[in-house]
Amino acid sequence: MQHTDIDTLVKKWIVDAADRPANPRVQQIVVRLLGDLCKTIDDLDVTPNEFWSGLAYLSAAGASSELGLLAAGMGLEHFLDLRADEAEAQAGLAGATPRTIEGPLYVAGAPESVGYARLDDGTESERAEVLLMQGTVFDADGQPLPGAQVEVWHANLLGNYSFFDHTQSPFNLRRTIVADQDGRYQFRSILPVGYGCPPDGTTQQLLDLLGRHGQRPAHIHFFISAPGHRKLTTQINIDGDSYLWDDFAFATREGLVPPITRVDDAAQLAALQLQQPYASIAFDFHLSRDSAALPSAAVERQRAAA
Ligand code: MBD
Ligand code: FE
Repeated sequence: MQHTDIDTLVKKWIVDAADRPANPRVQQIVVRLLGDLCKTIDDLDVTPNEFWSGLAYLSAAGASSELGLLAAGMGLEHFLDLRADEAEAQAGLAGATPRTIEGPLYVAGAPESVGYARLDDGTESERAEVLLMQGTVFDADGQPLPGAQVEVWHANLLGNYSFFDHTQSPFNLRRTIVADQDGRYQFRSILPVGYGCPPDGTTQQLLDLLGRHGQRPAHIHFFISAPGHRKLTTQINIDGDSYLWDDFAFATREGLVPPITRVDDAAQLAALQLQQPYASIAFDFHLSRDSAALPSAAVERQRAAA
């Protein structure tokens, strides 16, 4: 078939009826997607068996709640980041901390505190390395932003996230820290390890067929928000991870791999009542001012809440 014939055909499938008001944006997107899909079927001679197997795959991915994971693994979530970067650059915004994907594992409603929080519930203390991370939230002029919200979440030593992993305590490794009067935040936690897609899940099933792994390097997620500023969604990576630049979700970016300092000074350890050296990460967040030229940087998507 000619592509133009397919376009004509697909347009005929959208039948406007005066008594059934349509959503023109949905019509526009669906017609385009259907046309592109039909062209793929035709160009690649996709067999009926292949078509129905693809449909069954999407059903299974949805039924197991892995579509968010799939969007990350196929690079689509990173692609949305690249487009947001482009829009901000065109609007003249520059200098903020790089964004990177949210991923599918945020949970709203984490406990909130001012200035400092301990994220871990202590259950992995015997095997974990303690992490202290601290820094300042700055505005576009380099002024600190007292009251900025630092939402932070990360995996445990098995690469699992509380809530999704029912064996962890509620909100383990998840907190909201309100920056203090100097715009500073600090937290104590444990150094996380990387995440691997569920080995028997639908995402890994497709990755296998693509000859890809489903691993993420160790990382810590953040939402940084302050009134009048663009919400920042980002992550930092734990330096030294073997998957650092080989993330199945393509989320590692320059500027998001802070150095880790090992602290073994006896006085500093004693002050924290620690018997072992700990890891320290200093990382400041820089926000952009809100821009009337751009849609909000706060993305709406289905999220868990507890
Ligand atoms: C994660 O921890 C994550 O951040 C992403 C993007 C996908 C799967 C697990
Ligand atoms: Fe993650």
